[in-house]
Amino acid sequence: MGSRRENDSHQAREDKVGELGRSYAAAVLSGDEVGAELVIRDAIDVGLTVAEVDDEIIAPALWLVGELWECGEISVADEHLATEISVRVLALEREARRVARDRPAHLIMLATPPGELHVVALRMVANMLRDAGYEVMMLGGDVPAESLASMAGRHRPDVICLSGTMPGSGDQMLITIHEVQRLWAGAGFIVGGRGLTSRMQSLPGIEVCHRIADVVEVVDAVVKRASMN
Ligand code: B12
Repeated sequence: MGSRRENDSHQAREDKVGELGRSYAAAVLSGDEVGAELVIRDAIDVGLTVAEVDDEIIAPALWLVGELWECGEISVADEHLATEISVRVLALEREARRVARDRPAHLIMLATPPGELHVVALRMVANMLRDAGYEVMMLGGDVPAESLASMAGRHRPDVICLSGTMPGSGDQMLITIHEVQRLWAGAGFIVGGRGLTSRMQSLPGIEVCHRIADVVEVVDAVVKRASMN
């Protein structure tokens, strides 16, 4: 017989899979492709395998669709739409898993620009990226532009994340980015923090991102774009 802790964690998994299954079924029944894709991304994030997603989330939702269609509660068109969404979600799932698998091969460097000592947000960003599988190199706070540039030239990161809290940190970031680009042009930049003014817009090679919850997705997109160039 399993321990109480094992039983609890089994129950927690069952509850989570049940919740994901219900959300997925609701999404395909309402024709919400984006919602369906988000559920599958969640399922991948909580560690479900391809087979578990197929057997425990997508298939049961389509069985439900079939039952509702048989008893006349939804139309043939509803059934076709739910199936079509699921077929597209399978392709997206494959791509999402490929991205997740490739993350350890990419290096993300993190720093705050000169004069900036607030580093808590930067550490949050580092945790998110590390948990997602990226290799993370944390340089910490108040990093001189030339030092960051020389580290970038040496380690060739795919992405550099900068955080700025104090007024003026946006200008320091632009100086830093310019300095890095002279030594290593292969990095994309992601900048965030309350020190950025609305003048700091996303530019080619520089993404503005203010939410910790969005940073993995933004890094994924920057890495993907770079691999297509
Ligand atoms: C802790 C703290 C310090 C610590 C920092 C210690 C450390 N190791 O980080 C110390 C004591 C060093 C410090 C010093 C100073 N501080 Co201070 N500090 C704070 C405090 C209390 C908390 C900051 C913090 O960690 N917040 C929590 C983080 C998680 O939130 P966040 O930085 O806003 O980040 C969020 C988003 O912006 C985003 N984000 C941020 N960066 C990035 C980057 C990316 C890539 C992404 C995706 C997202 C993202 O994610 C976070 C989560 O949502 C704030 C109060 C406040 N209102 O924030 C003052 C505050 C920031 N400090 C302030 C000041 C004035 C100073 C000093 C000038 C004080 C002094 N006279 O010496 C110095 C300046 C130091 C410097 N040159 O940088 C002011 C700034 C006001 C302003 N805008 O002008 C604040 C707002 C306090 C206040 N109300 O007056 N400070």
